[in-house]
Formats: sequence, structure tokens, C-alpha cells
Amino acid sequence: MKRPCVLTIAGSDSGAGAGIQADARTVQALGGYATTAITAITAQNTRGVVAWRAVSPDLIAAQIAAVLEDFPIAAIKTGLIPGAAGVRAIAHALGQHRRVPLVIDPVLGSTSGTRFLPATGVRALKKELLPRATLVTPNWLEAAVLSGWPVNDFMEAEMAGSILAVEFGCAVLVKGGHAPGGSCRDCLVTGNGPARWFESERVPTQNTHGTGCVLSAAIACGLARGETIERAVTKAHAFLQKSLRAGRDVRWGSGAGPAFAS
Ligand code: PXL
Repeated sequence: MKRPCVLTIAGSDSGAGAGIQADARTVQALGGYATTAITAITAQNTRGVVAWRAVSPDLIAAQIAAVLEDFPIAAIKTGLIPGAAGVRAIAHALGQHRRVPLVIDPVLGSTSGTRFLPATGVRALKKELLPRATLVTPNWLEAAVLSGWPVNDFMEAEMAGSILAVEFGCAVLVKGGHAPGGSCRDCLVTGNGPARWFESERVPTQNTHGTGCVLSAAIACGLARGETIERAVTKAHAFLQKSLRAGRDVRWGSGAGPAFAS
């Protein structure tokens, strides 16, 4: 099978549960090749983020340019972006590559409470990057911030997804993993047809760090293979479920360990 090249633009996680490390592990596990542009360096473990710094916008752009001019990149994903200047640098560096599928995981902060993208960065994301996305993958909180509408239940999740899909002309996957209850329900809104729900049983585990990264990287890998958005999301949802099961019994650190992406 063809080995697709993916570019992931994201932050480094020293604990390797999320960010660039999770993306690279996921793409590798799915038979692709992950090139990387590192946007920030975080010092963290399973308990949370201890310190972090942004990589300068010109160095983010240089990494993207170096990869794009030399590798047959078939899909791009973004994760942590450390502010408005970083967003603009990425948009500029992506330049002409408008036909390459772009998956945007709109990371605003860590679950442990560190804010990575301030309000000015959110505005830049909406203006410069979301209009060129193929698919955006917000959780409930991110969907609420991006749409300006509350998201407290599944109906509101679908509403916010529809609003974002119209506003930015892209597909939207509103992730329900943080929602209460025994199942995980993600809602995919595309331009054509009704919303589609992806539901799976909740895996009983505290090792959930990096689940959003694994999901969006797996989707990008599927799109890089030429799969439709629906097919890529279907396979990525199943892959994440498998990864959570694979990491369930690992006891590394006292906090949220990694989903395993294997
Ligand atoms: O899961 C969001 C995320 C993405 N990227 C990096 C992170 C986190 C959360 O902590 O550290 C590098």
C-alpha cells in the first residue's frame, strides 16, 4: 500500500502523550510518514503543563516551507498554535498548497488548564486558517468559542457544527468525548446531507491525554490516502477507540497517561 506523507504542525509534549509525538506515532502506526513543524515546546507530564514557550513565527514558517518544497505532502494537520502571529505565519507558509487537505484541530488549551491560544489568536484562526480548512475538529468548548453559541448538549453540538460549517465552508467534527455519559458521540457536519454521528462505548480509562491529537492525525492520514472525509473519520474514530483500549492498563505517571496509538 502507498505510504502517504503527512505534515503535522503542532507543539511538542515532553511526556509524548499529545502534540507532535502523538501525531507522529499515529501516522506511523497507520502506515504513513509524518513530517513535522514544531510550533511550541511544552514541558509536561501526565499531571499537566509545567512550562511552555512558543517557537518564533519565522521558524515555524521555515519548517513548513522546508518540508513542502521537498516532500510529496498529501495532507496537513494543525494542532497547538501559540498565538496570532503563529497563525499568520502558518497561513502564509501554506501559501499555494490549497488543494492539499487541511485538518485543523483548534487547540485552545490543555485539559489541565494552560491556555495556548489567546482571544487574538482565535480571531486570527477564524480569519486566516479556518476558511481554508477541509475539516475542523473542535470539542464542545472549542466549538462554543469558535461559533459564539453555547454547547452544553448534543443538540447544541450539532447546531454549533452546522454554524461553523456554513461560516467557514468546511466540514466540522464536533467531538463529544468530554461529555457526560457512557458513550462517546462525535458529530460530523459536511456540506451535503444531514449530520452524521459516530458513537462508541466509553473506554474506562484515565489515560486520555492526546486523544484529540490522535484522532485528527488519523483523519489526516486517511485524507492523505485519498479517502473521503466520512471514511477517514469512521476509521479514525475506530482507531482512537482501539488506542484507548491499548493504553487502558498502562500505569505511567499519576495523571492522564497517553492513548496508545498502536
Ligand atoms: O491536547 C491538546 C494539546 C495539543 N498539543 C500539545 C499539548 C496539548 C495538551 O496539553 O500539550 C503539545
